[in-house]
Amino acid sequence: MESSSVFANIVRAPEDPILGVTVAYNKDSSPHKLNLGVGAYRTEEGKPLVLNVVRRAEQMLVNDSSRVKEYLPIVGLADFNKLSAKLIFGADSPAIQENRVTTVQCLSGTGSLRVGAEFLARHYHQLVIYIPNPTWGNHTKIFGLAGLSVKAYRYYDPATRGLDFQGLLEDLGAAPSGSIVLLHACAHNPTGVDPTIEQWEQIRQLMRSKGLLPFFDSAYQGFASGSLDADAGSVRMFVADGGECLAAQSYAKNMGLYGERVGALSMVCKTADVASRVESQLKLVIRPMYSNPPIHGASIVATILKDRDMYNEWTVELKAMADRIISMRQKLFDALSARGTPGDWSHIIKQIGMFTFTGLNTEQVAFMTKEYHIYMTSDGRISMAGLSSRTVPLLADAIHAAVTRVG
Ligand code: KET
Repeated sequence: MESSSVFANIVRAPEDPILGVTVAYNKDSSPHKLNLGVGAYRTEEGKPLVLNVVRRAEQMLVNDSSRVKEYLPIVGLADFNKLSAKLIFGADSPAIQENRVTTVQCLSGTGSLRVGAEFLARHYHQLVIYIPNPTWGNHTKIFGLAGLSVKAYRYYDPATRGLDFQGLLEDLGAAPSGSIVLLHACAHNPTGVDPTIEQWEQIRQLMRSKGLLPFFDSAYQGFASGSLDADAGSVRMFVADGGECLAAQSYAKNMGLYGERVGALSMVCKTADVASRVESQLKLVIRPMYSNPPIHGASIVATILKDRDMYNEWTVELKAMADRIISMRQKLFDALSARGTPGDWSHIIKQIGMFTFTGLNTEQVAFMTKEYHIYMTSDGRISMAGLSSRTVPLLADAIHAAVTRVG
């Protein structure tokens, strides 16, 4: 009898707004179904992609019989951490040379954000974090559950489908001094709208003048422009001024290691001594949470980053993914133009990264899912990485019908 269960009062929780889209997609038996929900790269054939260079690295790891499965240290694989810091801050970063950076391997981007958040909640004097409106849905939960008070700053202007730069400056300008500010390093999710270099510089000046603490979420390095260095420009600008910041890195998208859960949290500090004390406390956050991170994915990343040829091969494969996404933007834009779909769709080609924030409303999204078996998040975000030349016309038909038939 159900009532005899000690859990009988458990209320069913809703599915996750992003990962729940895949759950619904998997239940759909239509042969035409298309999943543009989760940000996961697909090939022109609509298949998940394991990079060649990743396969190569895995083969090398498997063939190396000296490799063992011992626990990693609490902070993870040392090589991986060093190379990850170099990747985001730049090989010639003075902060790295001065040992002012501590990097710990975490469970992909999400785990890195969470460890950083738990550290801040325990040790930082200002427990308020400002996140952009809108932002990746999990941010609110990650920072809230860690015990930080989550506030929003204006970011996106639906009227222009661009950055609300004035609103952003006003809100950060009004934030209590010392507040933490979550910044998307590049390819803002879900909007695809990034500040220009000049705007970043203004944001930096404002934040430094008010002592606001930057926490970068870097989940798409290399995916925005195809260049790893260009996409780290915002982060490097903040590190170059000698100030402090946090950065959460994910290798889910840019190395296609989604399910391997590989990421890193770096904290750039004023001195080497502070950095080493910070690291000692990060270990106290991690040890009771998951003890130490998994070895396989980090070994793949370290193998690739440490070898010049493999690194180069990776950048070529990464650029190919970024280019395919960009070409899908053009194809979708052209397809809507050809159909004479009402409205201005130029934001599809202007936006950056994995997603287009279409401007379609919840009812239009529901209509497209019901009538066309196209799955996307209810905020109208579509993963461009899930599109192919074959599926662009289907999506364009669906958008056209949604816009002309659903208000
Ligand atoms: N930050 C951002 C901005 C982000 O979009 C994601 C993932 C992550 C962090 C975390 O990724 P991880 O796999 O923990 O390294 N976003 C996609 C997947 C998801 O929601 O989990 C998405 O938005 O579809």
